[in-house]
Amino acid sequence: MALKTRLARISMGAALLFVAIFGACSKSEQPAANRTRPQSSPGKTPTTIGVYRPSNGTFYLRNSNSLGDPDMAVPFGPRDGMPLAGDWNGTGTAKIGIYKPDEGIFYLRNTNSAGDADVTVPFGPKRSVPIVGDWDGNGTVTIGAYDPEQSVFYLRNSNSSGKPDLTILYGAKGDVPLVGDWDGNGTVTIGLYRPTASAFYLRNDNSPGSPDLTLVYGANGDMPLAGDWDGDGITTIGVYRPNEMMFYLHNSESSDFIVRLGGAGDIPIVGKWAKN
Ligand SMILES: [Ca+2]
Ligand SMILES: [Ca+2]
Ligand SMILES: [Ca+2]
Repeated sequence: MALKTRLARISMGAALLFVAIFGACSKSEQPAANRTRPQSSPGKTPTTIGVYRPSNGTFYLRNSNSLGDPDMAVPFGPRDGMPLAGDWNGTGTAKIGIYKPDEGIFYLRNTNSAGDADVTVPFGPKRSVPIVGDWDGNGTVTIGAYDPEQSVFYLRNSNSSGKPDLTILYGAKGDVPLVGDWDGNGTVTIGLYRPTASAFYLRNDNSPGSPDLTLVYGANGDMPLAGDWDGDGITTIGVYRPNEMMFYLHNSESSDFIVRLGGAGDIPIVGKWAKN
């Protein structure tokens, strides 16, 4: 009898899990539906999903925040690196890159195609967390590094070796850096994700100070993301949940995109891969 009850409980648990997954999948079709409506601002390119697979050194990129196969599969860069995405050469779309923490070197590619790095540049302390953004608002995305030991951001306005243009003390031990144009003014600024609190602390200036925005989103084990998911010109937050291979992209309380992409061990990488 006890066994029967237990089986019933298990099957009910499975049913609930199915409902939850189905709910998430049907919600993932939302972005496709949204794109047919004039919800995205004209001319603005949304940030869309992708993953990097360390086991084969390949980027799998999707041109919309909807369920489906990747639009591009691009092998690139040295192994044991961290994936990057940015508009390194100012063409209006994001390209891939790799940061090697043990070398402190950025490998950037100017097209999303297989081949050697177009730019190889050392920057920041070794074993930094790489961050990239348009710090000066001139249309090109450039390198940066966050030293998690010292809680310091180092930002540079060109993809060349040299000293940082900006050095900013922000955050606490254990924080994960992320950057975005949180206020939509054209310049990308710093932010942090604190895993212990599932909290995002975002700043509208590349300077030390209190966060301008504090948000709690996601769950334990999530990886933080930032992007303009709806193409309105404002960067918002999101998370990737590795055990579900699911992106949770937050626009507002009522319009999040939930999309599945990737496989076990993949690292999320988001970018404006395609022009609107
Ligand atoms: Ca720039
Ligand atoms: Ca801004
Ligand atoms: Ca947005």
